[in-house]
Amino acid sequence: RKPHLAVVGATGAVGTVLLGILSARADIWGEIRLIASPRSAGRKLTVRGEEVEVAALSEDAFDGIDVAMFDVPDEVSAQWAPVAVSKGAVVVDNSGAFRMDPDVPLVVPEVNAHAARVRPRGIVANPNCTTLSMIVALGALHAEYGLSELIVSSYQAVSGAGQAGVDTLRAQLSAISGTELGSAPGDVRRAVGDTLGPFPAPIALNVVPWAGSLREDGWSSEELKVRNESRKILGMPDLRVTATCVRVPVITTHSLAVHARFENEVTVAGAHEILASAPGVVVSDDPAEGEFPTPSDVAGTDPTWVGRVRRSLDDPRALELFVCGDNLRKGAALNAAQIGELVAAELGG
Ligand code: 2RA
Repeated sequence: RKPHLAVVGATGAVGTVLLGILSARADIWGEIRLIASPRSAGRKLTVRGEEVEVAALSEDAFDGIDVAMFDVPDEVSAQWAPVAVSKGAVVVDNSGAFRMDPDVPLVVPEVNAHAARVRPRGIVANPNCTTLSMIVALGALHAEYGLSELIVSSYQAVSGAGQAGVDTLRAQLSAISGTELGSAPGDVRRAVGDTLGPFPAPIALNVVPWAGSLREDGWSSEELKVRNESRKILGMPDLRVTATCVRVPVITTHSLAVHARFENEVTVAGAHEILASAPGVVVSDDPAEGEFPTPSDVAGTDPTWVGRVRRSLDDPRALELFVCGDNLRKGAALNAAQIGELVAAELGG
């Protein structure tokens, strides 16, 4: 029989995108059961063209489920993923609760699909959207050239901070639209007042060098995730990685400016060839024609887009790249769906 799937957090921002993706991809699933907090239970959502009523999260909700995809806050996953496993499901978890657990593989199918087969806790973790938005391209270059260092600056969309992030940007944009604000100190801040939402500074007409929560020595949690997750996915625990994570007034699609250093000398033509033939990567790199990836073109698409490929002027072993990925699709829901498909194939689905 076809394996049965549960989507936990079906009504959230990523859950909604996931239902669209499950409806568009090859239909490998038997039942698709939708699960959410008791507050959202009873709502009807459409998946595969059919209305499905959302069930409340409970132990019984996992009866008969083979694979459960979780898109819920860390503490909800921490509590409920093991419950789903105890009921016989393999969990694909998109929270931060298990990503760095040595007994939980952190999987990007184009890079380390093999890792999904070894899951001592019955859980496979989905990386954070910032790592996911670049790692498919970097994995392909690493396979050829051997990565030795990454220096990354992110330009992160507000939807990474959830619906509250999107609502905040939209509210601030309407508060300032039609004004001439933006060139006097503090004028945008005064106009948006106390509607900062999840951000520590105005996000409209601004860039904010902060994402996540404060960790030791001034690093943000988001910056440490880029480092730790890249190391784990690539199987390189000592890889040198530095990130500066920045929020920008974009609704969907994270962008990253990447300085990648390799063991071997690189060429732009070689990098183009590797990237163009890598599954899940699209090269858009003709600056003379104004061709490079931008979030407004990339949003809603599946691949990782790469442009502005240059060899570093002072280092023949290093490349500079500009990478864009839809943070809700490959950055979250699509990668989870792909992991689910790997597990389903293994289960005989
Ligand atoms: C963000 N990476 O963009 C986070 C969401 N998981 O804020």
